[in-house]
Amino acid sequence: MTYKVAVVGATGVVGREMLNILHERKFPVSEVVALASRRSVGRDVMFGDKHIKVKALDEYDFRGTDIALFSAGGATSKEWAPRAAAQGAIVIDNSSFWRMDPDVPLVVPEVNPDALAGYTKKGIIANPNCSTAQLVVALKPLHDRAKITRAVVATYQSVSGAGNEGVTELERQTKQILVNDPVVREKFTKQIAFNVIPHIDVFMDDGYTKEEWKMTAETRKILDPKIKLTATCVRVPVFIGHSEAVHLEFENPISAEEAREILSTAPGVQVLDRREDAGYITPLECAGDYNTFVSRIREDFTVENGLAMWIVSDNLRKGAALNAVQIAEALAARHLKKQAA
Ligand code: A2P
Ligand code: 11C
Repeated sequence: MTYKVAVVGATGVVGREMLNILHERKFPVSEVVALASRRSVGRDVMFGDKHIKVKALDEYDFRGTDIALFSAGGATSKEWAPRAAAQGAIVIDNSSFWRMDPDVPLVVPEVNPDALAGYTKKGIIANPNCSTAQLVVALKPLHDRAKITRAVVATYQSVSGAGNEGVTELERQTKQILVNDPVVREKFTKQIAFNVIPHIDVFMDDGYTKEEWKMTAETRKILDPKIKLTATCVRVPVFIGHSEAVHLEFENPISAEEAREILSTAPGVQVLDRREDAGYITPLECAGDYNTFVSRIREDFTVENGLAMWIVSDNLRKGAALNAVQIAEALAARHLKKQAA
């Protein structure tokens, strides 16, 4: 069986990766449609070695489209995901808009594949935030073994998490500084080149940012509502790859050695953990990879059953486009075939 797939936000950093990954993983497409705003109509995007002309989302009729992958921001998903679903497409949405809706499953296929079945309620499946996706992939097998009670996370998030404009801003400011031109700031709240910014998404009443709140709420929805999680989310001048320093407390004892063994066979995880220069991952090395890498696994001696580790993944891939395509693959394997039968 083959599927007609639309990518909404096809000119964006995630949309382009969605097209790349659909092609790389040979998702069985009958047709691929690239959609974006009217500004992009007529532009080309690549699907493998084919050029596809971008069409306007607001002129597109989703009837006959089987799967729509959305990554065009929350406002676009709010308005268009229900319309696409009403016209018969199953929506896999990368924005934050639908994630906490009780009638929308929030899915990471390695972690909670069974939740996928809930898609029939609204016809929408949500993809988590990039920093949550890589976190839960690594936490799930450890939680199954020793039950995580509390997590403390500090993130180091790349500028591509903020889309095309984030990437352009780091490039532009870096050049401006190197040639002594005035630094122009448009996208981020402070200069990002040669700096770090502890502020992603808006501030909330309790002093956390929405990015930090999302990590707590999404981890609970995907993995376990009982986990207590506190995060500090920080933007760093890296183009691709989100990194996380993670401290975990468990109900039951678990050693660093056990954690290393468990993670080394966990789906979607690659352990790189030797005490030498080449023995740990950095974001530069994970860009373009599917895996979530775990390094620096060690016991946290400040609590009874504690572990510390360093988790890095390509935010555009596992954090967004890859997870969305994996959801499409799971849908095709488990649900759509059955409907067709
Ligand atoms: P466009 O390039 O036409 O503005 P990024 O996350 O890299 O910033 O990309 C955002 C993506 O979402 C782009 O493909 C962008 O298209 C698309 N987009 C933004 N607003 C809309 C809209 N109102 N309708 C359709 N696509 C949109
Ligand atoms: C960032 N994680 O790095 C954000 C991008 O909720 O989908 C994705 C925001 C979201 O800026």
